[in-house]
Amino acid sequence: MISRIDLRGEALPEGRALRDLLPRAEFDVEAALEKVRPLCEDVHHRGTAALIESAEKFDGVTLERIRVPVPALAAALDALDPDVRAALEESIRRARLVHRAQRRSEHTTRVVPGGTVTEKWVPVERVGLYAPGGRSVYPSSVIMNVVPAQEAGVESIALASPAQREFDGLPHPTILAACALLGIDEVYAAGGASAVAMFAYGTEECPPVNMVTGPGNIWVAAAKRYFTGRIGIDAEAGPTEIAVLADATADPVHVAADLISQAEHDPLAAAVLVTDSVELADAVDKELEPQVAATKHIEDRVLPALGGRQSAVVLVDSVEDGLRVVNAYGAEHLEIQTADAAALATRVRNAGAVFVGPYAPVSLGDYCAGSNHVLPTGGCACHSSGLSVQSFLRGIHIVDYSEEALAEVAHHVVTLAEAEDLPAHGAAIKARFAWKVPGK
Ligand code: HSO
Ligand code: ZN
Repeated sequence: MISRIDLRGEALPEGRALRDLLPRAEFDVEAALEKVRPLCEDVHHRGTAALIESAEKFDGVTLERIRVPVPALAAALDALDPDVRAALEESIRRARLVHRAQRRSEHTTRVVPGGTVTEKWVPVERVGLYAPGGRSVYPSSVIMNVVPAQEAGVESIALASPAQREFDGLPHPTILAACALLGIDEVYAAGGASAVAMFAYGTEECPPVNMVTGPGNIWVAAAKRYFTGRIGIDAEAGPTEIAVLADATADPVHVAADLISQAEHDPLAAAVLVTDSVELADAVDKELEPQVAATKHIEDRVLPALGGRQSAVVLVDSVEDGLRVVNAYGAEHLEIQTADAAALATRVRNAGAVFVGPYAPVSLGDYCAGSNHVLPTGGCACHSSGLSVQSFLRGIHIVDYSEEALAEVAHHVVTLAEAEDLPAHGAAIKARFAWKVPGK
């Protein structure tokens, strides 16, 4: 069901070449960009009218306005299944614990007597969070976006999610209920690239935001790329990925279940098992059959995901080599199911999140570990982190030097300015000392 890549018997290639041995799904954001440009510009010029037209075209609903009436949020929470409510509340509680600990405090460095640099952390003023509709209605993603923004101290938080035909043109009720639980009351029934454009440009109903975060399909990713620079974004989310680094001690039942768990998101989802044990690889293959047969989203997602070129069982000579492979790959989610999982986890350099041992499956992290599930995909884990409080903060340096402290370093500044052929930079220093810059 999953193809094999056999890297045994030879020295592993280095760096990029190793990474290229593990193919990834095609996700051509650049091509999508051409299609989203007119949609975004339409929202720019016609505001709400363009969003209403998009909802009609893409979601099959006729809306009078985009903003969700506030009472609809409380009503959705009232109607929510009590078990789902309890689970969401526990997910929020745990996420708050972890994200609260990420808050940053101001720090002042006394560089010289009379010269200080203070780093102040200031939350982004207004953010727009996107929660997908359609195939991926995830109230858990509302939590994973809202909690870090709130813990960072963002004052103005708006959320957009596509209008749903079966719910009178409102976003999905569990999305609305999650907003109500989190205290978010500014919600818009808008989807895809148009929703991102609404946030970026602002409309009659929605003031513009400084930053957009949240998962989404390729159109949302393309719109984020379109607006990069104008507003901040978290990342262009691609299809989800799970890599499992396992040895002969791993339980094939767990490994198979975990691979399927992420494959059920998307036909382009990647499930990669890296192991030094052919016995384990065979056992996982065998185990996948009954588990896949018993799962729900078999034809449309799980089978194409597991059978796709982006998924593979990778055979290596040793767990050490396996570690090199997963570090080169930089998975969104990396599970380590080996005898020495905790020790190995400390040596992972590239992964969105690492799940250690047999009782920390990715599904736990998706909902209730306390960790964030908005994570870098497509190898971006090599340079980026998942969503966190830090994503919503800006560090501002406050530079405060006395006359004496500036005088002491003035000649260095003037020298560097001259070396860069920027004499006006030096003049700005000299002007303060009436030509008394020592040595200049
Ligand atoms: N695994 C997904 C997030 C998610 N899972 C939402 C379930 N609901 C990407 O990290
Ligand atoms: Zn998931």
